[in-house]
Amino acid sequence: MFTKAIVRPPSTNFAGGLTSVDLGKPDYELARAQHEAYCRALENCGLQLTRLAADERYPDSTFVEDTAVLTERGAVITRPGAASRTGEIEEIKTVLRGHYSQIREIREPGTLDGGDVCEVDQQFFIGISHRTNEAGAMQLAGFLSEFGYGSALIDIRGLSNILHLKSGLAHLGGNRLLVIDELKESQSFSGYDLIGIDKSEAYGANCLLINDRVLIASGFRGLQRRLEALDYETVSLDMSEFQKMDGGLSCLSLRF
Ligand code: CIR
Repeated sequence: MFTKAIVRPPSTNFAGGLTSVDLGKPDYELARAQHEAYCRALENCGLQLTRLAADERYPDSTFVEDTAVLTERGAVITRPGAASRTGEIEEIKTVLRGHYSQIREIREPGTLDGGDVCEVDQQFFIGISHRTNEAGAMQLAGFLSEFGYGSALIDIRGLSNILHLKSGLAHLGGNRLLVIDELKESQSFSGYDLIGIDKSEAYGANCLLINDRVLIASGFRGLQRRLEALDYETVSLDMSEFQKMDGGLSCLSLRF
């Protein structure tokens, strides 16, 4: 059960952030409006938000998820894998000190983006990606083990269509995982109830279970119908401007 979240709106130079997709330049005003709708949706799910000020120094800083891994027993400050993003952790660290007594930090040579970490009850899947290296993943696994959690590493470096593990994987509660085709065969997921997603809707895989609702990106009707058939209450949000910058629903908040 989440009660809080940290968010940060996009900065005016948001379009200058990193992206690997060719979907055009995001519109700043529209991104702000979409971010505000996202914040309202989190509040409607019962979360109390800490809203940080936009930070022009870091065009990708609206994607706060990448700066920390939050658990019920402690927090881990990451060391983001993109050089332009490493400074984003400083303010997050200060904010988290107000909420956590147990805080660990990923250190050099480790790199880790929070988008590569997916919690499934007391177990964490950690993606090794072009942002999260093995050293970072191993450091995180060690900290999680100190907190009493298990973890499994999943190498996604061969998958060109996802930036982070959670770009293609979401936990939908209980034993259920939503996964893109390319991750379905992973040994790590045997024993889970896997919900597949049509290739044409793969971006929709980055959805977010918040308490009893699932936030999904709008425009993915097949996925929405599928989730509703499984009795989930869905809230659909327009994510077009964030998708242009490789971001999804989970990236825009740190939930705890
Ligand atoms: C980046 O490339 O770092 C940002 N433009 C997008 C980060 C998305 N974050 C996430 O999936 N957790």
